Amino acid sequence: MVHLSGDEKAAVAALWSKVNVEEVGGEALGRLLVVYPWTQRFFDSFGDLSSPAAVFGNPKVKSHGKKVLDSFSDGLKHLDNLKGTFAKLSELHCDKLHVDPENFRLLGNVLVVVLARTFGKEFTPELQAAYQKVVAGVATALAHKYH
Ligand code: HNI
Repeated sequence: MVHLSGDEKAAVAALWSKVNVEEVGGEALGRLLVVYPWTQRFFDSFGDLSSPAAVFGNPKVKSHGKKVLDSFSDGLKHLDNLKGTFAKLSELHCDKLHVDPENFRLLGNVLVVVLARTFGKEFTPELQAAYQKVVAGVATALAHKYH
């Protein structure tokens, strides 16, 4: 559950409608892998991640980034029920993928950085504040089924 005002919800949705999920998703996952290199251990089936150029040129990073961002988009449509929306994915990341939930917070913050770079001045402090709440809510929801 994320508490956003009506204005914040509208601003978040308006910016999101301009997001190219493939580009921003690939950039966000790519930056996660470069900035926090230990996250690479979850993706050993992805092939070459040995340098920033390799990461950003890797088609599996792009396609997985899009997949993650499509799922994030789905969350944006259900801000009042993030835990329910991400329950199955939380189980998957815990039981099958063994992803430490701290990584959800890292990815959320990297996504905010990428939005700031992509939208420049349009990404105002107020809009960032709203997005920080959203990424924190998604990370909490994804961690909810961990045991
Ligand atoms: Ni994540 C698979 C969504 C963060 C590691 N992840 C998925 C899938 C979705 C998804 C959707 C595909 C599931 C399926 O095939 O049924 N992941 C999300 C979302 C976030 C997130 C919405 C955060 C916003 N995942 C992360 C993070 C890591 C991560 C931070 C690791 C650092 N995810 C994985 C791995 C897979 C995965 C690993 C399986 C990849 C594969 O296909 O081999």
